[in-house]
Parts: sequence; structure tokens; C-alpha cells
Amino acid sequence: LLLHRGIQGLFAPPGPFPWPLIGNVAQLGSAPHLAFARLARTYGDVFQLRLGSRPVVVLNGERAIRQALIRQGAAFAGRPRFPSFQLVSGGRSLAFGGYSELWKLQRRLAHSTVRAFSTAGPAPRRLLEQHLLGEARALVRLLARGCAGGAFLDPSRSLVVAVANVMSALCFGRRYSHGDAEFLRLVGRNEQFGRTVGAGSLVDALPWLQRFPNPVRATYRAFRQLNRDFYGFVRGKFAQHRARARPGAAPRDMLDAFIRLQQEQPRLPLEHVPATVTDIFGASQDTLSTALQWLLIFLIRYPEVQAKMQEEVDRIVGRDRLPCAEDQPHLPYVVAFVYESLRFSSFVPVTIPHATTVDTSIMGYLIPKDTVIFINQWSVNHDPAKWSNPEDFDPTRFLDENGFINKDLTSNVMIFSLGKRRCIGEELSKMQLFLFTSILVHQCNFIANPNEDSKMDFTYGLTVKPKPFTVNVTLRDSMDLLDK
Ligand code: HJJ
Repeated sequence: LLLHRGIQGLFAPPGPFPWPLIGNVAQLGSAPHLAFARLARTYGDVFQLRLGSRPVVVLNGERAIRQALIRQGAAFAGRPRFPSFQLVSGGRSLAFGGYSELWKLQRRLAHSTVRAFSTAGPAPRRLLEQHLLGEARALVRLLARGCAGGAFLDPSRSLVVAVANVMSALCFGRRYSHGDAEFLRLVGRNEQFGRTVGAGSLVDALPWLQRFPNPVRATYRAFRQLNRDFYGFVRGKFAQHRARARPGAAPRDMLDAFIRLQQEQPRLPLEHVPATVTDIFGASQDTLSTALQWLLIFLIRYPEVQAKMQEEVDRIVGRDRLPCAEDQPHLPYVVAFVYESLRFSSFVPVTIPHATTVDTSIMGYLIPKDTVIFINQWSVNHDPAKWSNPEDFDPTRFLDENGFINKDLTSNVMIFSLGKRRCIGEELSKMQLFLFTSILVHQCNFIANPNEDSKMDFTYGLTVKPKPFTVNVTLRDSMDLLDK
């Protein structure tokens, strides 16, 4: 114990005994967030383990996480200097970059760019709605056609292209066809990203694995190529946009807007513009497509929930038009379904790893500067002290006795993180998830493949994705609304 005694008489957090060389890597298994929750029952909400030789402090539960990310925001706002983080967005990533004055400026400009093209007012809202409607229509047509004659198909590729297209339209002003092989090659490799930068990934924990051929090294090389491709794609767009700049005119897309902001704020290096937009585009297509996969899974696993949503949209929207953003306050069950899907799946179970920027302490434990911190969001969303029967999928948990959304409860779902590193796309994402969900259930019936296991299996990474599944999609009525 004396060995662990810190400067102020505080102690390092407790934790399991680390093995030489690998530390506690073997204990994490295929679902680190579940292993962390289990370890928290033995050692408490704040515990320490080692990934390789590197100490990592894991925070579980709302109290510890709030204390770190809100009360001591700046102390916990750093990022570890992992080699893999340097490969993202040309080493100028907003999401993976260290905490500094320049980073704060980058974040402020990025946030106002995203806001200007999502929730800043009625005009951007309409633009987003327009792009989304076009993509939802194309998606529904594609799925229904592929399922003609009662077939089942894997929807994941089409979902990725649909959401990537919404974001490509907002970021760059153009969409791609579902048959565009080059675009599909770019956005169709999302598992490779999360496998490398997810908490508990071996890539940065055991650097000696880079020295001989093995699956971890192969993953790392694929990750490097993926990031080159993404950054290259956005840099191409950046060059085009600069060449076609029209100084007087209003910015047409996020890249235009960000170029403009950088001209007014030359303290931000020019190269940070394509880097930040790479983050925005990369992160949004990965997370939103994962979310849509989970939404579809829950629709087919809980047909009675799907039927209730259809009843609600039919009653409120009717069959003569498609759902729109203004319907949201009148569709509480659909909104509750989206929140329950986020809570239940907790598909960003652990945030991008944090690091302490100074010597600090939390819940009485000493945490030195530059300690890697894992934030276990899953533990908040499945805390039995917060949620009754957290392992049940039940949208009505978010509705009050009058059937309205209980905002205190929805704000308790933790998937966008908190504090200085909180997601800048939260409002944009929630709007898109509401619109996609309400349009899909308004237009289609979704049926599970009876030949597939109903166990909801997943693969772990920065985002948790469902194992491949197939679905049958049929139109609820004619194509009239889709063709309008
Ligand atoms: C990507 C999938 C990518 C980036 C970023 C730059 C930025 C906490 C979570 C997400 C938010 C943070 C970010 C995630 C990374 C991806 C994602 C992919 C290239 C990228 C879950 O997003 O295939 O390529 O380049």
C-alpha cells in the first residue's frame, strides 16, 4: 500500500492484479464494457487496471463520471498520445487531439459549423430535412425492391450509404449512388476504424505486437490506410471548394462555412479545416449507420413496439404525407423508442479514451497527470439503481402517466458523453434518428428472418455493432408518397 501512496496521502484506485507484459488484457474479453461493469462490482466505480504496462483508470456510474467530466472538466479533457490517434485526420483530429488553446478554438469553430447546418434555425432544418427525405425515399425503395417476393436482405450497406449521403450533402453538397463502388469502399469499412481506437484495443496497449505478423498488426495497417483514404477524400473536396469559392455568396455546405470561419480566424491553421471536416463526416456516418442498424434490430425483435409506432404515426401524421420535424412533439412513443434504443444498445459503450491533463484526484483516489481514463457509458445506461429492469427493452420507461416524454429520464441516457469532449453532433444526430425512424415505420413493415438466432449478438469496438442480420421489408401502401 505504501508503494501506492501519493503526494497528498491519497491512494491509487484499487484493481485486479496485473500479469507481466499483458497486464489485465486477458480479463477484458470480447466485451470490455461488460468486464468493466463486473470489475466495478468488486473494486468500486473507480478502479485501475493495466493494458500492457500502461495504467488505466476506469470510471463507472453517473456519479464518478460527472465528477470527472463536469466538476473537473479541464483535468480530464486530455487524450492519451496513442500512435493510432496520430493517424486520424492527418494528426489534426478534433476528436482524438490533445487538450490545448488551439484545440478549444478548433472545437468552437467546428461546433458552430455543425450548428449552422442543423439546428441553427428553420432554414438549415429544412435543408437537413430535404436531404434526409431524399435519402429515406431512396433507401425504402431499395430495401423494398430487394425484398420483393418475400426475400430477406442484409440492410447494413444501404443504411451506411443513406446516412453517409445525408452527411455528404451537408458537408460537401453532393450525394452518391448506392451503386457507387468507390464511395462504398470508403464508408463500408467502419468496423476497421472502431476496432483500433476502441477502449481496450490491443493496438496501443501492446506496441510490441507491431513487430511480427499477427491480426492486431493487420488491423493497424488497415486502420492507417482507412484514415489516409478518408483524409484524402476530404482534402480533395477541400481543394475543389477553395477553387470554386464565391466570396460574397452564402456558404452552401459545412466545408464552405468552415473555410469562411477559418479566414476570419486565421489563428486556426488552414490544414485544420479538412481535418475537422474529416472528423465530422467520418464520425457521423459511422455512428448514425450503427444507430440505424440497432433501430432496425429492435423493430424486428419487438414487432409489438413496431406496431405501436405505426399506430402513432398513422394517428398523428396520417397517410397523406410523410412525417417531418414538426411532428416530433406529437410522436412521444417514436421518440421514446429512439431513446430506449440508444440506452439499451449503448452502442458507444466506452468513450474515446481520455487522459488527465494534471495531477488530480477523484472520489478520494489519486490520479497522476497523463493517466489514461476510460469512461464506461454503458454502466450508466444499465445501472439497476437508475433504471428498473435495465435489461428489458421498454420504450414506455421514458413516458410519464400522460404519455408525454419525461425529459429528466431521456437526459439520463449517456451516449454523447459529457463536458468538454461532449459530442458536437448530438442535436443533428437526434433529429436524423427521429426522422429516419418515423419515415421508415410510416412507410414499411419490417420482419425478422425466422431462420436467424434472435439473440442480439454484437461486435465490440469504439461502436458496438450488431452481428450481420437480414430483414424483410415491405411497403405499407403504394409508392405514391415516395414518388412525390
Ligand atoms: C471516423 C469510421 C473514420 C473518423 C474521424 C476522422 C471522430 C465516440 C464515437 C465517435 C465520435 C468521434 C469520431 C470517430 C471517428 C471514422 C469512423 C470510419 C474516419 C475518420 C463513436 O470517426 O470508417 O472512418 O477520420
